[in-house]
Amino acid sequence: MMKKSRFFMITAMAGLLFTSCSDDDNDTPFAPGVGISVSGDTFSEAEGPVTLTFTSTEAFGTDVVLTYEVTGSATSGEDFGALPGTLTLATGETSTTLELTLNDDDEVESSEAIIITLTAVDGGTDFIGSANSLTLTLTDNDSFPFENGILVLHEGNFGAGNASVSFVNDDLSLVQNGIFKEVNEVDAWGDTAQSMTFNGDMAYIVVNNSQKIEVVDRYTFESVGTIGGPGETDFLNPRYMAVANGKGYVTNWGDGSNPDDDFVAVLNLDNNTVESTIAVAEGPERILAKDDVLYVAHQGGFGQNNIVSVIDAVTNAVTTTITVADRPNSMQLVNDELWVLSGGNPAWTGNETAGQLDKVNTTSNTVETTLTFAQTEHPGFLSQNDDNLYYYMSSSIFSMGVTDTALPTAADITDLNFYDMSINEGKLFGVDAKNFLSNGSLEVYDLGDNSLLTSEEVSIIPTGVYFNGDFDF
Ligand SMILES: [Ca+2]
Ligand SMILES: [Ca+2]
Ligand SMILES: [Ca+2]
Ligand SMILES: [Ca+2]
Repeated sequence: MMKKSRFFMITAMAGLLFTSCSDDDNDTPFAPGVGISVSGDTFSEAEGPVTLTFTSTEAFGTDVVLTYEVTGSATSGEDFGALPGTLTLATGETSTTLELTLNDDDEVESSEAIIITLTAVDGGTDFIGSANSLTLTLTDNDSFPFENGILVLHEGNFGAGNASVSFVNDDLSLVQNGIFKEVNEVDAWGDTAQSMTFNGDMAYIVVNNSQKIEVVDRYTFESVGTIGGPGETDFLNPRYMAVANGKGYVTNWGDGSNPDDDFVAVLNLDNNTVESTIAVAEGPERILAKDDVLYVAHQGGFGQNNIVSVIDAVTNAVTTTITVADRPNSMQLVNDELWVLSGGNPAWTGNETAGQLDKVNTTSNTVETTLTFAQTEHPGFLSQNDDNLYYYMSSSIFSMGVTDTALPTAADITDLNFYDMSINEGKLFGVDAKNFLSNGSLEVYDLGDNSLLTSEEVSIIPTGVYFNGDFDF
């Protein structure tokens, strides 16, 4: 009985004849409300169609046109199928639905919103209910081709121009070799790649014997530019790069047989040019930034050296040098302290000296503790996993806590043939250059139990492992 009386009343309202009403129950004018609802509020772009439901608290006595507007950051016709802007609630019905199709495109996007707002019922606003607007969040399911995985840099053979980069996906199941070459459709793009440094979305590949840096988008590997190269004098035997105070700093040996021409090139990263150079002692190799301070380990180029230079990245001046042991080859910052691993002079120099691990206070830039290896021990590849340091020596991996007061005596992993290594998320990634003529491999170990997880064939002379993006293995 009540329902019927309302039904007739709403018919009058829909005809805009309504003035007042004597209802069965009370004297309050009856006001039906139309709202919008959807099941869930976040949808992958691969989902859909999504059903939006327009519901009225009461049925109308005639067809009623519902008008809505579509706003939000998602683009109509691109991210989702264009919507007509109106639909009809039929006579006697209390709901109608609208299908929203989503476009599963190939674009890498951030999440976007679609906001549907009911703006009119039968041309007016009288019957718009309180739940008159809803926001859907569209999430992306695309990624850049080389995002979320591992980049393996290869020297290639000296003089052969076959430097290369491989991509290994995050579950280590897929290896794609030669990505620079493939993306940029170039053949011999570099001779003897030495290192790669990330800054924002860019990767800087230092190509030693090509005397250049290739700048690429780190996620697509599309070339952005080249610094130096044939006919240019920007670099001479460039080795490693770090970024501090918004600039790039690239170590250069100069002429390997001249101990007095070594330098650090300062890169303007806005226009990819060398804007100045800083003269340093012989053999600058690895370089590491801590805030606006750079630490340069002088392994010694073709000769030997035993210092770390400290460069102020605001003044671009060498502020001090720290004496460590012969041939400092790797560094790590742990809890604001700088650990410097020196290999010592190898036997072939005729002046064999012991390896050494020094801890440097980065406030005073002085050595705080020193641990000395045996004269015939020549460690390298200092790496960090939480508060543990790892290094490679005698074809084995050793580890120690940063508070340990003695070097470890037993190896964690043995019988290796690493040319470089890195640690990420409790896993150790070592590259094996094999015989330097055939393809090398990437070996992945779980540092929880020191087990080999996988060995993947890569390309000629893999020389470094870099982690690209956020991912779990
Ligand atoms: Ca979009
Ligand atoms: Ca997609
Ligand atoms: Ca997309
Ligand atoms: Ca030199």
